[in-house]
Amino acid sequence: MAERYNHLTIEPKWQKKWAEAKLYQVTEDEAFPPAKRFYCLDMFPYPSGAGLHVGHPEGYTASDILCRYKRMSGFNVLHPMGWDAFGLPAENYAIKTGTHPAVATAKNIENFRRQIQAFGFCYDWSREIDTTDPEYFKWTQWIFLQLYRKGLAYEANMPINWCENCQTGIANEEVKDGCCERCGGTVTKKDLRQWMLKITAYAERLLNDLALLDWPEPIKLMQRNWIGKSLGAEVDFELVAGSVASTPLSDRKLKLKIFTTRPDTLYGATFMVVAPEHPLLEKITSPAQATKVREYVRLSRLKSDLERAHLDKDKTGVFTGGYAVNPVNGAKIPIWVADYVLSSYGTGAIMAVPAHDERDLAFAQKYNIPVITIFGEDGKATNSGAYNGLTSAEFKEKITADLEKKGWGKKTVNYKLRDWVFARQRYWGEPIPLVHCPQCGVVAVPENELPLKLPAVDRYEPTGTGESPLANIPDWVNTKCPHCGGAAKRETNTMPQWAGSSWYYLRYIDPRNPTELADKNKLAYWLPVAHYIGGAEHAVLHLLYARFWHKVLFDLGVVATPEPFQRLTNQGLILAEDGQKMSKSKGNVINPDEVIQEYGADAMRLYEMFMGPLEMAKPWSTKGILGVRRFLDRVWNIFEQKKIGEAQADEELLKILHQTIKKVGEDINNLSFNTGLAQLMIFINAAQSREILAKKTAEDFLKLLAPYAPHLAEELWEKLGQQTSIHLERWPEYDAKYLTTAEVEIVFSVNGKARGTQKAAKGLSQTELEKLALANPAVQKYLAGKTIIKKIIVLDKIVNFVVK
Ligand code: ANZ
Ligand code: ZN
Repeated sequence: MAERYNHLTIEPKWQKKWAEAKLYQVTEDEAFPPAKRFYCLDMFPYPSGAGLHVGHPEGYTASDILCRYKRMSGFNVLHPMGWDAFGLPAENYAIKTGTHPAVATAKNIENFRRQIQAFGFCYDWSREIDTTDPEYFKWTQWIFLQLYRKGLAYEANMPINWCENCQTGIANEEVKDGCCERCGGTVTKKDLRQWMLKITAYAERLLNDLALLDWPEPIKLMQRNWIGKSLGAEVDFELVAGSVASTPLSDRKLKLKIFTTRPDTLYGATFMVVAPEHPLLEKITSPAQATKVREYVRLSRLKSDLERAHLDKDKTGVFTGGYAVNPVNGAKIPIWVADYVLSSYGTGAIMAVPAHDERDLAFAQKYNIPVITIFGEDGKATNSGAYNGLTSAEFKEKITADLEKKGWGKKTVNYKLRDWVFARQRYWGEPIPLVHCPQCGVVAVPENELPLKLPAVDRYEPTGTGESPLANIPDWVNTKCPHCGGAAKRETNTMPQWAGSSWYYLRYIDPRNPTELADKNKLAYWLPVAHYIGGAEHAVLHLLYARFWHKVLFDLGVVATPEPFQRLTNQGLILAEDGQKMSKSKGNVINPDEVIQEYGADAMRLYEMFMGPLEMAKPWSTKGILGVRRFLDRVWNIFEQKKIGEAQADEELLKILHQTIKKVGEDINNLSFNTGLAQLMIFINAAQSREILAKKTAEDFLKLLAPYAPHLAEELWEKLGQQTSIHLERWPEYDAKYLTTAEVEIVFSVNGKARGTQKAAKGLSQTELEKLALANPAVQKYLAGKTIIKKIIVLDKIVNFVVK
């Protein structure tokens, strides 16, 4: 009896051989024309202490199969892996245990590398990168300095999102439902000195260039909404004399500027609202209302933007005692302060039109404010003076032009996108390479002094005052000004984890370059990334930040493509057997190490592809993995037990083989890995009934199996007497002559009498045959006015209708 496929010895054996032979190392070989270069990128993992999740190898297996297939199809393939290793967990662990974050990180990386390598993925490990390696973050710091020089990094004192739990400021993109995206902690506002990146300067390009990308529509939509472009108008409302508290209006004509997307509803404005942070609020507020307004402002400072803006939330507000004049009709309108108006959007003030805005209506109803309707059911304006009868679009255009003519307002574009809060008050991140000099102000650390490394410290606790732990290390903080040589202090904020991941795909291209981020020719050779595979959770974080940095580098002439990632695929979540999300606390986490130990890496790879379409969420099933393992055993046994040699031409099997060549290749190209695998199973079922397999047929099948199950295919390939790796082979070509399906003649009859015939492909289903019959004119003639009471269908032969 032949031995079983012993994954415990065979898989490590080949992994070692492939590594020794440097099988997957790649160079910029000019023999491959641009169309035959394929840069396939996986979202690199954060090497957490918990180890690899079964969700990681889902995307990695998909990209691995694709890369192997592409290589066999004559492409030069770049497929790298690395570590996104800065971040809070290692730092929190350091706080608890006193272990340096670098030590814990190195240990976690080692474990992740071991786990990933156990899958036999075809990564070029010579290109491995680690964002915490000073030789890597030297270039992260270098990019920051370029942003700084271009005026795209600026210092600002501003209220930012502060996570109480992480004790650090975070970006807007990291606030999810009012909580910290990372830890779920409460997010409040805190005034802090910040480093900001001017991503808003790229809003229009980030929006427009989405059209260039082959990305899932939902991700594009999320980015579009996040950038949030609104066309509208700014309109100035004069404040009413006497209602302004401290300034006699005759001295200064104060105006309240609002932003609206509906200038066509100007006649319907029955109140105005300013945000609690609005700079004119104090001036607008009357003495009688001052106490109430002040208390309201204090309370709203405690809420997050999301709480404030949420549609379903009860709208609150306070009348300021002030009034403004509607420029179009002179109406005197009360001004309220309410926190559903955000200070950070538009002008921080609105005209409220309860008839046409839901939030304004809720507010008006609560506080008994009148409602004036502008558009009724016919869609034509009323109550709007000379504009009556216009449609909304006509009205908008006309009134905007009129406002501009009179100097009362102007056409405006607004974006929801805010600048990127780039500073973190934590230790384990890239130091921001700037120095504060009392004489010269902010001075960049000279590029030849990069990397600016992190100092050794004893304690990693955040200070909680909004300063990073680095502020407590005088040796590091106190430095000389690079400009005047005088005493100066280093910037103590560090960069967010998103920094290192915003450009890592560039470093893979030239990972050990000591003098440049990457060689220009190499960048030109590989960019853009042809296919990026990873989770969907980064839609507006990493994927937006990376596009922004890439565009800055494009403007600097570092990269030659406007976009980094041409095609994007999001893998679906792998759920636990019970359909829930896997989590430690629920005790339903599957450990990839154990699966590989028990069933083998090839079985695990196959299983994750067989679970269902790549992009769908799907539950784990132990039964399912047993099924694919049995398939691998069947393949093994066929090769062990059958005679493989010079067989007589087996036309039927050849036909299935060539169909398999075509289908598996096409399915891999379309990322339809589950259906490709199903086709391999069809072939094996057919092969099992044969005594003898032709050697060529057996070899071709192994080549088709190789991307999916690289270890087993390589082992069987060797057993067939081959000297070189199957992974260097070419994808077999299918012969079209085996793909044509045979034709048969179908007889159509009515009440047992033949009424017509037709040629059709062999193997059509009952429904297909019935359709053919019903479409036949001769049959139709005999069916006219009758009712079909019975159908008798013999596959490949007869369709008979019994009619009355
Ligand atoms: C009058 C109006 C009438 C409005 C109407 C809407 C409908 P988007 O599309 O999101 O840009 N708005 C302006 N600034 C605001 C702020 N800082 N906080 C909260 N709301 C603000 O929305 C623009 C609309 O949101 C603006 O147009 C304004 O209300 C409100 F039938 O003006 B509108
Ligand atoms: Zn100086």
